[in-house]
Amino acid sequence: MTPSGPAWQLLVGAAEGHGGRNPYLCTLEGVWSFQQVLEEVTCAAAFLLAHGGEVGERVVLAMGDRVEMVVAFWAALWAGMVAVPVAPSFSPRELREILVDSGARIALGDATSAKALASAAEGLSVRLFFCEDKPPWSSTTHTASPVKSGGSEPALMLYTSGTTGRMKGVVHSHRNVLAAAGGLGPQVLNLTPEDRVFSAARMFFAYGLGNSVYIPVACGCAAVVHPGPVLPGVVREILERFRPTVLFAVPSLYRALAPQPGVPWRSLRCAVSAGEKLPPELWQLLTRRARVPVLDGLGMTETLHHFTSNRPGEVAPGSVGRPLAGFSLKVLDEQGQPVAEGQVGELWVSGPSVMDGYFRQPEKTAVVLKEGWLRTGDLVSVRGGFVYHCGRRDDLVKLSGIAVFLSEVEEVLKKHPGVAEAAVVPVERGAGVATLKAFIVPRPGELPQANELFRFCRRRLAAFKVPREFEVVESLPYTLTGKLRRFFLAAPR
Ligand code: 3SK
Repeated sequence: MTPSGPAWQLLVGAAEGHGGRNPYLCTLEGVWSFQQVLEEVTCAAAFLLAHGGEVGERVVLAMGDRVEMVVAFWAALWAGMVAVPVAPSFSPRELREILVDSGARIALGDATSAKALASAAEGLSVRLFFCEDKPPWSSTTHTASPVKSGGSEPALMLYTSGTTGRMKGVVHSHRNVLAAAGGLGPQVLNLTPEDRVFSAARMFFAYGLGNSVYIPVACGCAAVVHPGPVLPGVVREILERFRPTVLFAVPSLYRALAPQPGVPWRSLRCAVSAGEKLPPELWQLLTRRARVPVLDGLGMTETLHHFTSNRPGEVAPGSVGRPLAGFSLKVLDEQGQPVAEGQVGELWVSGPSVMDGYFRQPEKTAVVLKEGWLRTGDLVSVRGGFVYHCGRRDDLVKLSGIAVFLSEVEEVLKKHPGVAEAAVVPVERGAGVATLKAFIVPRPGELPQANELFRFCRRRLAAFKVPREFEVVESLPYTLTGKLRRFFLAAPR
């Protein structure tokens, strides 16, 4: 049965169910129990309402992963408002776009976002509050009663620019938060109050928000909360110090961490990967090094959290696993017909945490949401019930009439010992003939030459897939959640 009601009931349940004593948030400064967080949430909600916050209105949360971010998220829901978590490192232009589009009249920031937020809000009627040494609600002495919801009201809006351009606000209801809270955490990871999770993916990203904020509440387990960018060295320190049992990260972090000697993996019982393709070689290396199940899965901002995953003891390497309970999948060809088992087609998903739509963009919503089915833009094949991700629809190009996945060519280039990162785009080279061009970020101290890279690819790929041009660059354009923005490279330069 689909859960309904307000999402804040999860927090009330955790505070009651664990006698208020169980740890929820573990930080370098100390531990917060569910009960302590709940008490803080009632004050923070009173603060929002006292400063003009209204039911249904958006409140922008531009903070790093810190206790105040978690409190502000729940406080928005408690007050019947819509939480809009955004990256604290967004530029003034990006923040302004979000402030204007969301129509938020209140935004909360921290030291990281303070300058950009102030400049973004110039001339707009947005009240800004900052969490510095103390949160802005620290002197609020009264508390707010929670605003009731049947479940269908919006709880959360996350901005995605995807890999292709302008930002869209993805709206999720209270019911969606409840459904996502009942997904990966309890169904796949069997999280219990004995667990302590750490998410390298940050809270402004749908993946990180679930991992660190509402899934721990639904499962009664603790989450390690650490602000700032999570580089491999920081993850090592957190593993050493907090001894988490489950680690959530994206493949690029695992790629940097897995080859390192002496990583303190021993407290883990699971490592979860999502956000990008986890190549089978990396899965193997990580499994060998960490000696725990490495679980790849698929989610997107539009589904709030995972809708497929591998499970401990049931992993098909190279796949993103099987659908979670309540989700149905269909794989369609270009004519909208189901493809045969093992054939590649576009993935459509329906299920309990699929978004309500893009905020105030009915046309864009109609393109991807049809009769309860979400068009994911992912190309997959399904074999024996396991889903294999083959790339994004916009990764697939036709060269001399033959379909080529750009990500396949990039994976080959990344195996070259001199290559740290690679991106491949099609380029027109006269008479409408398209060939591939590769952008390469070399490993420190390396400078791989074009003829060597060409030969390396030629030994591993059919001739028509081999890039004809190579350009060495310092860095590649990624979204803040680690997805490659090829269209930036494909644009005329
Ligand atoms: O965007 C993603 O890749 C993702 C993966 C897992 C869970 C949630 C999200 C948004």
